[in-house]
Amino acid sequence: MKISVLTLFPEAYSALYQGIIGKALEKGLFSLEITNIRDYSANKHKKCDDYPFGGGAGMVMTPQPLHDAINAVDPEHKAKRIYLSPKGRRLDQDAVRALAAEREIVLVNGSYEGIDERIIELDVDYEISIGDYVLTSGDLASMVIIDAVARYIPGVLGSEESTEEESFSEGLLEYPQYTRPQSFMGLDVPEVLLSGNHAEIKAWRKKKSLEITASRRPDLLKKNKEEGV
Ligand code: 4GN
Repeated sequence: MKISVLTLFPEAYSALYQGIIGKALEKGLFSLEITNIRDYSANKHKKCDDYPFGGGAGMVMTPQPLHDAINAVDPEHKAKRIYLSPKGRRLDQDAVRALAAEREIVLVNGSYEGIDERIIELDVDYEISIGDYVLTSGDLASMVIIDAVARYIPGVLGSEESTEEESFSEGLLEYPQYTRPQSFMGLDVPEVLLSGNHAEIKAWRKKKSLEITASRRPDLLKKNKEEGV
């Protein structure tokens, strides 16, 4: 899979060259191409923003650098082109899984008050939001998507099951985990986990998942029922 990012802040993506995602990039399990939108500005000062027509606070990203950058990285429109915005469709694990099945995605990042609407009309396939809050640019949202999508690429996680055996994959929140020591600050690991009885352990984990989901995210239980999971 290839992920292309268009941004005014290419240095921000250095965060991805660490840890599990950094290792996956080193191994060539997927490719990440970061493009500075400013490099495509035809303006002699490399300007990428201007005042909004109709007035109002802040600046808007001009269409020319964005249009040229998007069509330079994806000239034949083979990629799914996504604009990160609070107006977008909310990201969830199903949406992450669908994105991970794409051969190529282009993440378009706005800053300031937004981008010229004509870019969304002309050059973007759809808008995604990572949640109901506003950020200063789309870049952190893009990094969230890259991280979440990369977990589905074979070889990125230690074992093949890890992607599917966690929170949300069964539509439930995850059961609690414990490691050594068996007793810590007076708190003991639940006895059943030491029993070696795999059927009992499985049943206990399922019960814990259901309990925590019912108490924190009852909406997920309802969704499960509707989808017959
Ligand atoms: C995406 C982008 C929040 C999200 C963003 C989100 C930059 N904020 N919830 N900020 O996924 C104006 C210019 C807002 C682009 C956009």
